[in-house]
Amino acid sequence: MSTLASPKQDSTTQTDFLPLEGTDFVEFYVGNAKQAAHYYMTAFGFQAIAYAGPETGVREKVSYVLRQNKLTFVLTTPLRFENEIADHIYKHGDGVKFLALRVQDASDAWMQTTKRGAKSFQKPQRMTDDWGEVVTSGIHTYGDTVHLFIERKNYNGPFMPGFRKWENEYFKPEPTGLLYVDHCVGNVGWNRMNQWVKFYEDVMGFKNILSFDDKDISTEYSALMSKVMSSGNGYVKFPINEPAEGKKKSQVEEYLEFYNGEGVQHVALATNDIVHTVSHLRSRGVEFLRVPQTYYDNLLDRVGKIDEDLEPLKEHGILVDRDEEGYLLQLFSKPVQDRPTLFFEIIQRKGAKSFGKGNFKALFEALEREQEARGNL
Ligand code: TYF
Ligand code: FE
Repeated sequence: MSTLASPKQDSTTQTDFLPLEGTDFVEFYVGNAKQAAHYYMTAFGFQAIAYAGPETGVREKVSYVLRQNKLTFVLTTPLRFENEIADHIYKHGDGVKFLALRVQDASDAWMQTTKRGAKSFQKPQRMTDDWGEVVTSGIHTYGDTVHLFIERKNYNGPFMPGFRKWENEYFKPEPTGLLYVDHCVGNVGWNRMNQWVKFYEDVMGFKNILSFDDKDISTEYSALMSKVMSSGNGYVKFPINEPAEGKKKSQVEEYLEFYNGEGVQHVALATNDIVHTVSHLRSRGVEFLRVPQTYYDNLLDRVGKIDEDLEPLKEHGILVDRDEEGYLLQLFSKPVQDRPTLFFEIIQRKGAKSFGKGNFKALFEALEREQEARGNL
């Protein structure tokens, strides 16, 4: 059963010890950042923003910063062999290394979380250049994934000290309407979900706002469990999945095997017009999962009246679900690298605050067809 946690009424107003203003950026460690940057620009409609590498005094790595509305992606690749980034890619393939969170005070964020048991990744570090000052700090989370805290003191440079402006006047792909990070999902190992739920509660002051057990999420074959963690103000949401016992290998197990450990499974990107966004992405080569056409036979009976025409939703395989507060439209990409690890979700919320539970069965069956084609079911 899925349960919507009832907000605990506290007589005293509890102040949030880790006020987060949202996702500052997502940084990927990849084997070839130059080509990955081109993919996110061409296929997803990001713009070139900033660059760091040997030309800017960085010896060991190259990073490209891309932006679309409030979404910032950083693609980083190592330049040499004996290098922590190279080790990360050797172990995991391409994937998310940093989920960077915007704060007012990165020193305090580090203090508050490390004193509650977080393992430090980086002590608060102040960086300045002609454009101002940025303070960063970081803590470890599941697997080799890291949360950075980013404090921007009226910084008005392209990205951060150490980066220079980067653009190509001949190459400015049209945006696709992607707006911001809606949520980021982590896959963790067998029976590790509650440990990470406790980490987000105790160390980061998050609340468990939704839970799905294996009965919600089991298809004929495989199963998983999931709990959604939310920051106090709801700006940052991290669902955590763990595999559950099923007839065949869970999609989470397939991930854990190919990522060689715990890590980010999907990043959900918000749009205000999912049909527009998805048709752009599709025509630029992004591949999406498809549910059977029968999904649409009784869709409107299930979700009630919606603003969108049914035909374009059907054409693109866009999924719809309703909760007490409204509805949402969502669609899931295939993995964006050869390993069946990271993928993206495109989501348009029309009041709904949930995650599409009504779609889980159809979605997971579509996922399992892909898993089976890979010989991993
Ligand atoms: O973020 C969520 O919870 C939804 C549902 O492998 C979901 O997007 C959960 C697990 C999964 C794919 C989607
Ligand atoms: Fe999601």
